[in-house]
This record gives sequence, structure tokens and C-alpha cells, in this order.
Amino acid sequence: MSALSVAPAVRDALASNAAVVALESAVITHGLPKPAALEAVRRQWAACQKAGATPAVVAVFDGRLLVGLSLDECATLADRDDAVKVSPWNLGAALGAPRFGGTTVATTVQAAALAGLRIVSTGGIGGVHPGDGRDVSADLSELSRHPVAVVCAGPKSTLDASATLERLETLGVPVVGWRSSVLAGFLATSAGLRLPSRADTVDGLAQLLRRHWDLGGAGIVVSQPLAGELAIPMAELAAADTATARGPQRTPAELRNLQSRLGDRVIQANLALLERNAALAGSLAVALGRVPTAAEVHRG
Ligand code: PSU
Ligand code: MN
Repeated sequence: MSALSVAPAVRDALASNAAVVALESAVITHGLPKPAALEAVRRQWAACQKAGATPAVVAVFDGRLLVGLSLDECATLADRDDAVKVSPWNLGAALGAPRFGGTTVATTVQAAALAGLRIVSTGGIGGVHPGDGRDVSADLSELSRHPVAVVCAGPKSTLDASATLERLETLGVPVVGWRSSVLAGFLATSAGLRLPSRADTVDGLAQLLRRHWDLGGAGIVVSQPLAGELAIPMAELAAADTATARGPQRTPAELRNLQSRLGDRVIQANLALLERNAALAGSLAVALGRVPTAAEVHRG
């Protein structure tokens, strides 16, 4: 039995060249409290469908890397207190025990590539943590390995955004601003850094993705800022106490810390940006289906 399992709904969509969006699940197991996590899944699910795309939640489920959990399976995952946070370094182990886990962006990108999906949607990507620059999320290196676009609201606000952009540049991963010329700041509207490229239409964005991939490029980050009254000013987000958490626990601890300091606003902003990202990812997946690859153009 293969370790990768693609749900029938996702397989059917792929077989008919329909649009599919992969959704990460670390946000279910480690990002949000259970009721909010399940609401996040429902809202992302509906947003994808409304855009004309099939949602495919990725997770480690009963010992398989599953692409396309049902909503019931998402609820089961949220209930598993033993579910681990799964990144490329512990994926193989997690499939053996505890057999349930939420996949980070890194592993969701990995699974998407294995299953033939091109678009992933998430809240915020991991990146370079502040400090000595030694704690760097595997999200960045995994993006450099697979031709997959990740729609997000930028790097999480607790990260060093400037160092994260530098690292993505080194890895050859473009960061494209969606209707914006500045990097999104996750719960904040802006991380305060300019981006060299932006897209204002999904067709233009889909063409950019296709060009990048036709030239042998790998991952792409699409940065969609959270606009309006739901965004939280960067000054309020700053000063997260991170002294105790290290390694894989660091990101979940920082998110919990933000939630306990700023309360429901963090949850509401998180839900809103996850939903908006899924909507954009859905439209982008549909638009990508309209852009031929260079090989297809060649064949005429
Ligand atoms: N954003 C959230 N909640 C999360 C994450 C991001 O609002 O739980 C997760 C994502 O899955 C991301 C991961 O890939 O944190 C990065 O963790 P690390 O820094 O350990 O690589
Ligand atoms: Mn880390």
C-alpha cells in the first residue's frame, strides 16, 4: 500500500482536469482552537467551491498521507490530542506512529506535488525566526523543491519578514503581491516591505505561474494582504514572548501567545484571511486550467 492516498473526489477532479486546491492542516491540529479550526475548514471549503475548485485538505490520517479529507475526517483530526505537527523531517515517522498529524505548509506542498496539484492555500507561511537566524521553517526549502504556488497572507507576524524574503530570494522562490506592492503581514495588513512583482488579475497571475514553471522554476508565494477592519496593527502584534518555546513548538507557542494576548480578534482575523486566501486560490486554480503549458503550445 502506498503511503500517499488521494481521495476519490480529488482523483476524479484531477482526471477531468478540474481545479483543485490543497489546504494545510497544521492549522487544525496546532494553529487554532478546535471550534475555530473546524470553522476555518468549512469557510475555506466553501470559498474553494464557490470559486469552482475542489478543496483537498492534506493531513496524516490513520497512517497515510491523505490528500482530500472529508469534513468528518477533519473533525476526527481536530479531536486527536496525539496528532503531531508534520513537516518533511518527521513525515516518515508520523506515518508509523501516532499515525495522525497536521501537515505544515512544507508537507502540504510536498503532498500536493506528489498528487499533481499546483495550488496550496494557507494562512501564513513559516519563515526565518528572529534571533540568530538559525531557526528557519522547512516551508522555505520545500517551496524551492516543488512547482507549487502557495497563497498566503505573508509570513507569520512573529517572524523576521525581511530575512524571510531574503531567504526566498536565495532559494529562487518568487513572492508575488496580490493587488499589492508590499508583503502581507499575516494578521497585519503589511509587513512593511516592498515586493518586486504584483498581479492584479487571476489570469495575469496564472500566466506568471506558468512562465515560472515552464522555465524550470519551483515554488511561488502569492501574498494577499488582509485588508480592512479585521487586520491588527503590527505594533500590537509585536513583543511576542517566545523565550520558552524552541524547535517545532515555537510557531504554535507564538500563535497561542498572540491568541491569549489579543483574544478573539486574532481568531477572527485568522478565519478571514484563511477564507480569502482559499477564495483566491480557487480562482487561481481555475484560471491556471486556462493557461496552456509551453509543451502544449508547442504541440499546437
Ligand atoms: N499559520 C497559522 N497557524 C499555523 C501555521 C501557520 O496561523 O499553525 C503553521 C503552518 O502550517 C506553517 C507552520 O507551515 O506553522 C510553520 O511551522 P515551523 O515554523 O515549525 O516550520
Ligand atoms: Mn522551526
